[in-house]
Amino acid sequence: MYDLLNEFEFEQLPLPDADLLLWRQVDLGRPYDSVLQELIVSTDWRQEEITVYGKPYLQPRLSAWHGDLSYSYSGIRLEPQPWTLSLLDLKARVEALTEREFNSVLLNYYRDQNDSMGMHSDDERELGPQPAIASLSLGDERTFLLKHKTRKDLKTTRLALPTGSLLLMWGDTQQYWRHGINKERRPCGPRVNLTFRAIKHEANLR
Ligand SMILES: O=C(O)CCC(=O)C(=O)O
Ligand SMILES: [Mn+2]
Repeated sequence: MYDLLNEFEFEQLPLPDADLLLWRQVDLGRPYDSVLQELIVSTDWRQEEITVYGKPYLQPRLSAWHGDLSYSYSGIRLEPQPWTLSLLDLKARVEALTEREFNSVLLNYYRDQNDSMGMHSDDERELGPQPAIASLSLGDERTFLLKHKTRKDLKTTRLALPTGSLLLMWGDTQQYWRHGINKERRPCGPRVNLTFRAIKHEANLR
């Protein structure tokens, strides 16, 4: 009985102008480490070049985009790789917990403490207004930073994302908040983060 309740347990994070739910330990049907190792070895990882203020940079992490539709951000266009059985299984589990549907996933591989992701919001046109984004973390715990775009009185929120955790961001979160992952000073092992997204077809964009 306790296990059953626990499986559906999530916490609502009380931040203004944001809708955030956190599951600390989701059931993936097998050990987190086996999912992590499989994703590391079987994903076709790329190190994308992005353009910031007209200058090209290599992203400080590896990434892969899988799903039904292409996706553009920071001046790059990602053509999707097809779904794998493992990714479809993870998507189904994430959809069941969050009660949302997704058609794409962005995988990010932080190889060690020097890999990071700059502060940003996932507010691309393709995601539509008030997008729901479900972020599944595997591997070494890293700190997810959240900073309000305009309210200077609110300090940066630091949220530990341990292996097996699932963070759902929805509602106004992307409109009012930026998030990111800093480099760490302490040594870190590998971490793979999967953000499941619902990309809108061109025809549905306004
Ligand atoms: O690695 C993370 O936890 C954040 C990933 C993220 O923000 C993104 O993929 O847009
Ligand atoms: Mn993001």
